[in-house]
Amino acid sequence: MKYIKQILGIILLSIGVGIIFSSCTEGDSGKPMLDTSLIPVSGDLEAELTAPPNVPAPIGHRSAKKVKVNMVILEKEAEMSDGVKYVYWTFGGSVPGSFIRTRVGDEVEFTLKNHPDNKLPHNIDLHAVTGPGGGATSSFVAPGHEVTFSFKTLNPGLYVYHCATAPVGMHIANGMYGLILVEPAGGLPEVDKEYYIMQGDFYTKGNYGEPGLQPFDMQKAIDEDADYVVFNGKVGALTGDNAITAKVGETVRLFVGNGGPNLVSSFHVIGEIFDKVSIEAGSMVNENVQTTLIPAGGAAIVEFKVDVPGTFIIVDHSIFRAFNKGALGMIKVAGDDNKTIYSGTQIEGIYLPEGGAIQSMPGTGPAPKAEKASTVDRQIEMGKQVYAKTCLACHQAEGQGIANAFPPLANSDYLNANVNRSISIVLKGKTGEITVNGKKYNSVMTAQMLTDEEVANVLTYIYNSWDNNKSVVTPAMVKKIRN
Ligand code: HEC
Ligand SMILES: [Cu+2]
Repeated sequence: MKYIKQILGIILLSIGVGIIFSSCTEGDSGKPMLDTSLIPVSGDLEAELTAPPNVPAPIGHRSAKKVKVNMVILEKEAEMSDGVKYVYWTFGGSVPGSFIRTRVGDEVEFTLKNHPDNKLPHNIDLHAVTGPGGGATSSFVAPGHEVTFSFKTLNPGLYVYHCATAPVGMHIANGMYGLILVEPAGGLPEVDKEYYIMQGDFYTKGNYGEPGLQPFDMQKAIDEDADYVVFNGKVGALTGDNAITAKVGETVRLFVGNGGPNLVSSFHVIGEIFDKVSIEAGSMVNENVQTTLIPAGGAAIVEFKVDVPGTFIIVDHSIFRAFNKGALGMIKVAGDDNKTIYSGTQIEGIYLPEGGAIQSMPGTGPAPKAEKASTVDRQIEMGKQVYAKTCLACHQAEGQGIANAFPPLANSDYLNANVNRSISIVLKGKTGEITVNGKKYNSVMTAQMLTDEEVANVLTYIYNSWDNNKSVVTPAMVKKIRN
């Protein structure tokens, strides 16, 4: 009986404690939430501002301070893609704009300067601001002027900021957005690498890849018919030498925003699983996520540990945007293999952004019946069939290719310059930058699983079509290069 009373007491006690804790609102990680407007500030700090993909140093354990942000708006011409120029409107000279890092309770004194060479007035709406227009009503500023306003960061999270000057859509479409991070007291948990990535959609008079200075296209913007969907303001901002990096075993945190103006992002890293995602960059954390949705004007914080070396492709998994509109980035991970986690290449091939794995074209295994063509005409006939089922999907029916993605085989100076090189490309695949008819391509062609006869025939067909130089490729030539 005595024991029963004791047990009953403990049960009642724990129910009581439960009621006390659940009666005050719970914040991040179950800690009771304070009235953050009461957090005192002590001292001043000039905010470190960074251009993507970099972020300022973590706040660590510093107390709340008066944080001065000095941001200059610059309207400037820059490259959207190879040979394609665009006049961007920027916060701090980059798209997305400078990353701002604060902690909860900071008093941010924001000075917005509109450079005298600019043509238009601008302002800023920060989603981290509690107040009318998120600051927009207090920050309207003409070229050659500056304006200062202050706000207290009440809610931890990762927030989008953007210009809100009419026509708002146009200011955003021209690159006027960025991220401001409000860390909780004590800072976010430590990680090894942090990066800043922001998606945006762009609307140009010319279609994707059309060279020259491209003006903004209002009608396409209204129709949400984007020509470019990119990370960090341009095609290739995060690929090749611009890729972000990590080492095997490191933890990576991505601050990912979506400036829009129109499209939501299905953010995904090929070959990685997000260990943690702060959904919509709020306090709810999801685990083991493959793809996270980031609304226009929203953000997410994504964390993962990199376990194996290689190139991991960052995409908007609305996948035509990745391979045809530019929404593609890379994380290059250096270090030793871990064969248990990933066996690596068990067959010879090329790592291909499309799908992120070794691929061979389906249905193109060695032909069971090996008819040998006896004449060049027969070779061309048979080669045409190989072309239709193997190469056409990328290089197109008339060998014309697709601008910025697949080089032409029609009247190709690259093809005609070197027959053995063409054989090698078909047998072994090709990656790295090449120039075909004056245009640069930097993509990946997979190794094709074809017999010597098929390679000979398809290349003979190509060389004898579309104004090429009529070379004839024999199976013996192919065999020599295969070995
Ligand atoms: C999955 C898409 C794809 C398929 C299928 C494909 N290619 Fe390619 N091909 C490419 C890409 C991409 C490049 C450029 C590679 C680079 O940037 O380094 C290329 C380059 C080439 C080149 C050299 C550049 C030029 O234009 O002359 C030749 C030749 C070529 N491919 C022939 C073929 C043949 C023949 C086939 C079919 C047997 C084929 N390709 C199938 C994507 C493909
Ligand atoms: Cu603006």
